Amino acid sequence: KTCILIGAPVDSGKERRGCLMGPDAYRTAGLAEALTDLGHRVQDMGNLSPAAHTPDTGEGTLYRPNETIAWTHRLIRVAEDAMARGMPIFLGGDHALSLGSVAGVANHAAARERPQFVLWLDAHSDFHTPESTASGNLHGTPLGYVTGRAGFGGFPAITNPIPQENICIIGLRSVDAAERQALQDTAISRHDMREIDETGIAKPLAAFLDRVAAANGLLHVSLDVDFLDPMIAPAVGTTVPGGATIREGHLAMEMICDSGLMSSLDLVELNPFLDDRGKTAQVMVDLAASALGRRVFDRPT
Ligand code: DIR
Ligand code: MN
Ligand code: MN
Ligand code: MN
Repeated sequence: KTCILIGAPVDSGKERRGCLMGPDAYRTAGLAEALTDLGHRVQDMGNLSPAAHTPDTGEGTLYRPNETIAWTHRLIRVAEDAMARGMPIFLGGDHALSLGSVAGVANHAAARERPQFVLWLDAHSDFHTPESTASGNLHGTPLGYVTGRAGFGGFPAITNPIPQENICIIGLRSVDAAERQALQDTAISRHDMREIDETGIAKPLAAFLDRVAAANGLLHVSLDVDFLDPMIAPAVGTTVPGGATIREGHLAMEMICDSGLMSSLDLVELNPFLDDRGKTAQVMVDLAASALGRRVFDRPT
């Protein structure tokens, strides 16, 4: 595969600063080398900046909306272009980057007449709109945006909304009341940590991957650091105890790799300022390597 590394140092999606250092932490942890060792071609586009925009004033209920809108414009274009050339890997940056990455890959899929699917690995459902968010932090809104929910005035119009039934969220353990209410009436498949505890992660993931394959779909994977347990992945501003283990993370990535379906990937919410000797950056790089072919032994077929 041709892996296109896209540094997206988005730091406007929430108040706690530091995600802008994420792309360079992934580079320092050896992402390009790991992918090259697995036989992939790697192109690093360096770090992007947002489109030109009016500086945010600090007024209003949303945190830095103009900057996030400007990032969304830029990332939609870059995602569309990169999809035509290979597999984009978006190096965040906070989860607000996925407003652009997912909207962009969806445009590409629509142009190719392929259905776009999204796997959201996150403690949170990120299904807010700018009207429902209690925190004002737009990193809590990407799934609301890409599914075409109302309330995103000022943002680029969504031309190819992701159908709800094409979305699967795994890892949930922090869902705000307004999100729970809104999710209730959707066809989004959602799997909380209790379900992972009871059935294992393989069951719901395999069912989703089967649906993607049956539809000949393209699969975008959005991996939020807080999907993982804070013991193994402390470098994130919104830690929630009781997350996925190292093995659950790798099993998910290995299954994604075996499926051959992944066409784009976000690595988001890493805040290197909060890390412990780079260990979270390293875990994220190792998980990306598993998603792209690293394994101990081949499985018997
Ligand atoms: C919370 C946190 N639901 C919010 N969201 C996060 O601000 O809307 N998403 N951290 O990953
Ligand atoms: Mn998130
Ligand atoms: Mn999260
Ligand atoms: Mn949230």
